[in-house]
Amino acid sequence: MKRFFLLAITAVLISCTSNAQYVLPELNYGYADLEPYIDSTTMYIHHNNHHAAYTNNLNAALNKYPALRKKAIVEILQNIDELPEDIQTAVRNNGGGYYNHLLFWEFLTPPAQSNMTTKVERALIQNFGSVVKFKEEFEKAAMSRFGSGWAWLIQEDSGRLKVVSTANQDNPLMSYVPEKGAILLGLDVWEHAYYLDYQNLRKKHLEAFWEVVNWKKVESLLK
Ligand code: MN3
Repeated sequence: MKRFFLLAITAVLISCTSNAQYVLPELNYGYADLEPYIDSTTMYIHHNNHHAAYTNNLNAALNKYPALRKKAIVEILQNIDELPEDIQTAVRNNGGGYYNHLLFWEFLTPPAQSNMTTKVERALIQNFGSVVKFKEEFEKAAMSRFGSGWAWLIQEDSGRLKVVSTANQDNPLMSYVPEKGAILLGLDVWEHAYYLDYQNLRKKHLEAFWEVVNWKKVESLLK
């Protein structure tokens, strides 16, 4: 009987550790700290429910293939078409969801700390003509994304900055996405990101976003 318990406990411990490759990240601020631009209930549900579901579903898909659990998420996303066919869609949706939100939380900061840095400002002027023009282009990408998806500021290998948009939980790292580059900034335009605050008014979500962008994070990603 004792031995059975020991075996059972060991089995549970092994299954727990092997299931726990990706974990829901902690936020660097409180759920209410982005108010009045993004309310605490939206942040709580978005992080604790939506992001947690992507994380759990990603782990569940990868658990079928233990060798994949040793790979970094970026490498997995860059090579989704090489994954076993039965988990490609699950990893595209949930691996994308896991990683996009991991970045998204870092792209946000309480409004008092959302000051654009000189380095980012210079890069935006150099690539888009002005900060206003960059924001217009970013908003156009976000507004014209039909249904759910993301707007991104990326840096191509040439160093050039570009605004792109992807559907669902795709991102500019994925082989499916034609316009690739390193991600500098991203905005979630799924309705779950803004419905409680702004209902169907995506434009208001965009206006709010500019008040809570973590430009220091953007600067840290600039090459
Ligand atoms: Mn989301």
